[in-house]
Amino acid sequence: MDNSTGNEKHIVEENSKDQQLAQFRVNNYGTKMTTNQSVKVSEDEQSLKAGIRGPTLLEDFHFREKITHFDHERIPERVVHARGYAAHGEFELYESMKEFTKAGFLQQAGSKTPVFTRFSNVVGSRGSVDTARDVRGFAVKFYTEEGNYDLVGNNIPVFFIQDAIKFPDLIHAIQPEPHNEMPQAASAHDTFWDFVANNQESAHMVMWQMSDRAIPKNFRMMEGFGVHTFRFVNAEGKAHFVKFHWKPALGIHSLVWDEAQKIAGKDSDYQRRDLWESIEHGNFAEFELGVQMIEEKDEFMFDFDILDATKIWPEEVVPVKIFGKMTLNRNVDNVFAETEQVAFHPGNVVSGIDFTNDPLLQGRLFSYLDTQLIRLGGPNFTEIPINRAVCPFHNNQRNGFSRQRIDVGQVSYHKNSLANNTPSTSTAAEGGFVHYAEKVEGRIIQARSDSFKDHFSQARLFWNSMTLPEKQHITEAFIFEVGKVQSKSVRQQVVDMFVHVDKAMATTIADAVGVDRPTGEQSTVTASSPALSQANTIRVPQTLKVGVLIGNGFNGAEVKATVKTFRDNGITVDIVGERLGWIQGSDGLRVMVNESFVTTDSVLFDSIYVVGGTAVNQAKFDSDIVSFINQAFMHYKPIGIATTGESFFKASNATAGPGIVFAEGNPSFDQIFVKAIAQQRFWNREIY
Ligand code: HDE
Repeated sequence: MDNSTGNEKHIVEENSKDQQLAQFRVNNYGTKMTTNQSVKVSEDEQSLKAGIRGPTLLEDFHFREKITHFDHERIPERVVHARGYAAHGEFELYESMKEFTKAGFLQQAGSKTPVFTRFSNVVGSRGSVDTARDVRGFAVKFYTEEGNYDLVGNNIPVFFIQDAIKFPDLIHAIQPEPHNEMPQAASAHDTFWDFVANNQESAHMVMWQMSDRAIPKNFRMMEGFGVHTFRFVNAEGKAHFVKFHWKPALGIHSLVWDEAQKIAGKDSDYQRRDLWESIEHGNFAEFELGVQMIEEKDEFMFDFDILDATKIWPEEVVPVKIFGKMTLNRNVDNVFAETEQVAFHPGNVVSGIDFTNDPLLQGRLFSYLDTQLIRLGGPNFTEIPINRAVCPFHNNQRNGFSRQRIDVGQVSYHKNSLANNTPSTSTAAEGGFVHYAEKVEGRIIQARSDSFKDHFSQARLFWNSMTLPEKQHITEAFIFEVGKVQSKSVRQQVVDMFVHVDKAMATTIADAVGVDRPTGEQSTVTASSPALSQANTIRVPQTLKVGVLIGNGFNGAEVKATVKTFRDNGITVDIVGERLGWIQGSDGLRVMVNESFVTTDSVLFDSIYVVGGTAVNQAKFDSDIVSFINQAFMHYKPIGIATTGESFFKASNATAGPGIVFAEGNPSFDQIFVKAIAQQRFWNREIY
């Protein structure tokens, strides 16, 4: 049987950013080794010694350079979002947005802009795990012809705090506790929940964080949000408030918490591997980009403050206008050079996109450049290839560590006559960035607007919008997280806080974590927003992964037909057996086993197809298959049972029901199974 994935590497058209990067790429294959000074090296195994058993000599410059360079390989990791993974791609504009913004890359329908997108986990360090319960960063750098535009967002549309001055407190509370540096990449500990209970503006975000949104299946199947309110400004100077949304082509899908924890051990690179492999196989990640827009005159028309980053604009009230699509189609050549050295900054805007007075955004406008100065070692990081704009830059900034360019001439100041007063500034008509002329009035004050003080209405809106299984997951996440908190007082405070979202939920949590039932009252909001639930998302089989559990003696014709149907539907297949290598069906068909029960696990598949067969250690083989079925069943996954696989199913804890598809006497097995795979989860199972 053809065991290829069916996906050959796709050739992607070179864009202006690729062309620029090309001049920095170096292929060392087949070359002679030299020092960094380009002197040919004759010996790379033995250092220079005084005598065959003598001490090493300082004059061995190759040894010194090699060790010194190695000693300096590390740079500081990001203080947040340290663990990330990125890919190149392009953004294509569906329709001109000229009416709303003068941004050059949003003018011409069909125009394409190179992008570089980095997804990240917020809390864990660079070497932590992918599948932690956490917010995911979603940062996109658009290399436009008018300079770089960065949309530095998250996969959750709101944030924990309203004012940037609280960010260090939030992060100190959520990151590992300072006295013992535990737990890594987890919010399930005392300081985080103590912060939550004592900073109740976090209520709405915490509901999202306890929901399935915080354990996305992979980066390709999550939404992205700019979070803040930005401004679009058109050529006439007319402005709209906007919120950015990325919508994934494959829908929004999540892991199950038990599965997420197990994957953390089985494959800590689960999400980055998914992105890498998908792109290598030509299954490019696609996201549509849209905006919600509010006219300036309507700023005060809503029952929330549009400058408050703990609030959404319900999509049913302010619809998302989709205007383009991002396709991530090329993996990086070198993770350090590109993914680690890329520097995003929400302050990197182009004419036509501007800021608002959102106090969280205002603080970010300071933080990103500041952090990059230390992380990337000085002000010249914009010259690192991945950070370079595709259009030239000219100004009077000079010098600093590792300056690359050689600015010629005697003049490095403005105004001047010696260089004819160049570089010269540009008028708005010439494309010069002119800050939006917002009228600002008021006394200097350190306070929060009253319009920012409702913390529970939208937390309740979110809860109301969830289906029953989603509500159960949120409640279970609270029980897990708050249950890990040692301080009974903090556990009590959390329950007393979330009673304002839902009394029944808070009472269930209270009972489970050993504190008094809360006495407060829940918010009276009854509205819901269907767009917030994942239940109605897109469900397609493409790029999902099925494990075929198989031994010798299988029914060749049956398996071949089913695997072909998988491939025809874009489903990825792993053949899982007792050991790697060839196995044979009863009709002589040979199949290559590419994963064994030792190298892979049920949690790494979206579905399993149970074929069975004979093996060298039959008892072990049988029990491995049964354990795969038990895991898949308890994670609500679709399971297909071949005619030869029924005995394994009978020996498992699984019971027949939705998402369990039998081949026996079922001529439509392949089609029904593929439909079940697309469905992904069957929540109405009794799991113990
Ligand atoms: Fe960030 N954030 N952030 N953040 N953020 C950083 O910048 C900060 C916030 C986000 O893949 C840092 O270069 C402050 C919201 C992403 O490289 C730092 C505040 C949102 C990334 C920083 C916030 C984000 C960062 C750390 C409160 C969603 C990773 C390293 C006002 C809209 C980008 C770095 C990448 C990274 C500061 C809140 C998204 C320290 C002060 C809200 C996706 O500058």
